[in-house]
Amino acid sequence: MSAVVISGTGLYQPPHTITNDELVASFNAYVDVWNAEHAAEIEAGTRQPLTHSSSEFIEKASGIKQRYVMEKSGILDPQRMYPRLQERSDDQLSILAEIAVEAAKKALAAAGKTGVDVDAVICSCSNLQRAYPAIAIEVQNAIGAKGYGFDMNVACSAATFALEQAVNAVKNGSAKCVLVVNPEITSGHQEWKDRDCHFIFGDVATATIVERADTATSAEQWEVLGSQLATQFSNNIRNNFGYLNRSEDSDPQARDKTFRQEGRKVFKEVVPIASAHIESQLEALSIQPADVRRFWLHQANLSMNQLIVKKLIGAEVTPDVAPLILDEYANTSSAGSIIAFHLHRTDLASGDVGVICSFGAGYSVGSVVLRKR
Ligand code: CO8
Repeated sequence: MSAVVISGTGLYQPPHTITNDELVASFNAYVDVWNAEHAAEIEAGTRQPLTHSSSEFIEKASGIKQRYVMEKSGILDPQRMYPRLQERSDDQLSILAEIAVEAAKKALAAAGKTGVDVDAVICSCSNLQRAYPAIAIEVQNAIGAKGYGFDMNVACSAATFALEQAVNAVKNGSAKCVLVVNPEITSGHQEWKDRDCHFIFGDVATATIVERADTATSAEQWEVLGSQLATQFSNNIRNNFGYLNRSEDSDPQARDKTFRQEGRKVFKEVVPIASAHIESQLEALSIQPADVRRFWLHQANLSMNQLIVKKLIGAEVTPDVAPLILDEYANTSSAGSIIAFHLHRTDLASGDVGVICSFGAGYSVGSVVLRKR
């Protein structure tokens, strides 16, 4: 059996940025209006006032300095606080498929392939736009691919879980060349009115080409040495938006219908899960953690990433070992570890080993060990 390689990646970056200062200014304006509207209840002690956010807190607690978004004015409008997106007709390419296709074109070009070379498309992300038809099938159609496509969602771990499906499909012969796309319009599900999480997410799309080594022609190829997935149920990151909301007669605007989390608990519980997961996979492959040249980790929190890698290598973590992209992109859910891999890999030498690892809601954790050819 031929080895399986990643032969190209692509990144789509949305047109607008929001800095922490811009975000905090609009959030604080929203808080002032809300507190004024509820002044009597706040005065009577029947309601708690909302509290201002701060750029200093955001950067110190998370490492995030800005985020990219598909639409900015709606998010920054204190009367609205979510993006203004245009509804499209059924015969137009949907917005999620559109950004996936943009990333896919770049990944195909990097791999030296065109759409007809692809015979499976997996769209894997946290924030799917609709139930059906699958976004993956729309992408398959748009790029002129053959074979089959399907959507999947494992929250922030969606990319590594999809990479394992892609590698298995190539190994078992159900596909020769798989396109994995991770389009994330997190801004549609983010709770921009909640100080605890309003700064966390950004929009982006990534794409990865997985194929047999004997069909790969790109100058840069990464052999997949192995992948490992694990899940463990937790309610600490949850979004109750879903297709039964109407039948349950629940309020579509209720707080539980957008992203919410117990950030501290997630931090504390996921760090040991992720480092033990990577350690056990490396052990199974007889690779010492200190011999891993680079860790491309999910980008949720700077300190979280440093702790995970420090536990593994027993030394201070430099950006050379675990590059950071969340300062510029924020948490882009499934796409974060792939952005890190896309932007920070060309300096590695042939034979160098690296690990893509993502972790998040579920809980879920997935890792893919790669060696540069
Ligand atoms: N400005 C100023 N102060 C603030 C702010 C703010 N914006 N927010 C909170 N504070 C205050 C708090 O009220 C608290 O005050 P006090 O001490 O008086 O109670 C103090 O600051 C400290 O608050 P926290 O304990 O909450 O702060 P932390 O240091 O824990 O930092 C983080 C918060 C940054 C959220 C941190 O806990 C973290 O990063 N945790 C890990 C989160 C994580 O990895 N989540 C993964 C989720 S993503 C995922 O799996 C995919 C989900 C699907 C995507 C959906 C897209 C929409």
